[in-house]
Amino acid sequence: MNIYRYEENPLITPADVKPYHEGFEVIGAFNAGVAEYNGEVLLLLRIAERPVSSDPRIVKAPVYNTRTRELDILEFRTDDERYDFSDPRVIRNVHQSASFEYLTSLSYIRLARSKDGHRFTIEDQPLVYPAQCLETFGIEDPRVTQIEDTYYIYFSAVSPVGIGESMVSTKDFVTFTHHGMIFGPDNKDVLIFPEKIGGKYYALHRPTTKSTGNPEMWIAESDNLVYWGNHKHLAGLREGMWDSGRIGGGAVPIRTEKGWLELYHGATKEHRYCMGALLLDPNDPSKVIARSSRPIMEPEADYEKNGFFGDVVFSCGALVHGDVVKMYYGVADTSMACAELSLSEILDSLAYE
Ligand code: MAN
Repeated sequence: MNIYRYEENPLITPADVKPYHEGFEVIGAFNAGVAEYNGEVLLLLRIAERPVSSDPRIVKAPVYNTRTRELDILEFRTDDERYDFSDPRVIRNVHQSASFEYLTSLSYIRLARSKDGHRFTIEDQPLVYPAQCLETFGIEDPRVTQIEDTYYIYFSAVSPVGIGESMVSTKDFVTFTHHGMIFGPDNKDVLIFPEKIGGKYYALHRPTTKSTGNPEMWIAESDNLVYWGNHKHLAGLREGMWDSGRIGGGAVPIRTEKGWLELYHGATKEHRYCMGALLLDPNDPSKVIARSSRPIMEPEADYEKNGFFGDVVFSCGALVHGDVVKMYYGVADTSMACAELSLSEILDSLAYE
């Protein structure tokens, strides 16, 4: 696969972003949703901020307080045996089965704009910020789908009661309508197709099941973009391969002559995140026609291998111009990068099922 990584990569790093909260530092500007609006490329950045800690024995957890509308900061001592701090992203209670009790940073969405898709200007204020009890640990990993003149933005809403997928919509990136949580916990990686297929809207989603099953990709349909049904399991993990640990939708599906091309992320059980592709039936996207046996992109550049959480390439959106796929992607849970790939080359690389 020929991959052209932009020379300016990483395009946006935490150092380019001024913290919104006093006494905080920006540790991530990554996993951005992508849109084109008014002749500009918009990146809806996931900004992760954490309270500065001068004492290495103290780990802090920021939590949005719906009453005061400010952040509470909880403190944990690293020698407290009730907690496990080995994953820098989370604070885990060793006596509970949940994968975490608190997050070490709080994420929200901030806008960056660009005329050329390479050099971005980052706005000072959040674009979408936690506002309700289902978002007290933050909002993450937005995906933007444009349908006619409306942009639908999905994001993970994280709180002590679970992680679900909520939606806001806008026509101008100034005024937003909050539609609430659309896919209940635990669910992530929701993105909706950019047009109706056979009279229905379609969405990809990724439930994390606790009884049986794995973090895998599902597809659902809707008449109105709010109520979803006819859920079907779309694609599963593949033992021994690059997507053996977890998978989830990435960019908004691209309509091609051969079918719907979905760029998705797959991770191993050791959390190495790569990007691959699925080709879905043009008239029934619940049918997988072909899939990448090898990743179309894997963490290779230094900025992809090293960072807050290394060995991660994670795309939430791509722009397609002719045969060129401009894939914007988060690197190492830290920064944003972009790479160009050939659409026909991706299609030719897939293994037919
Ligand atoms: C995982 C990672 C983190 C994220 C949490 C909650 O641990 O994806 O980046 O904050 O889940 O969604």
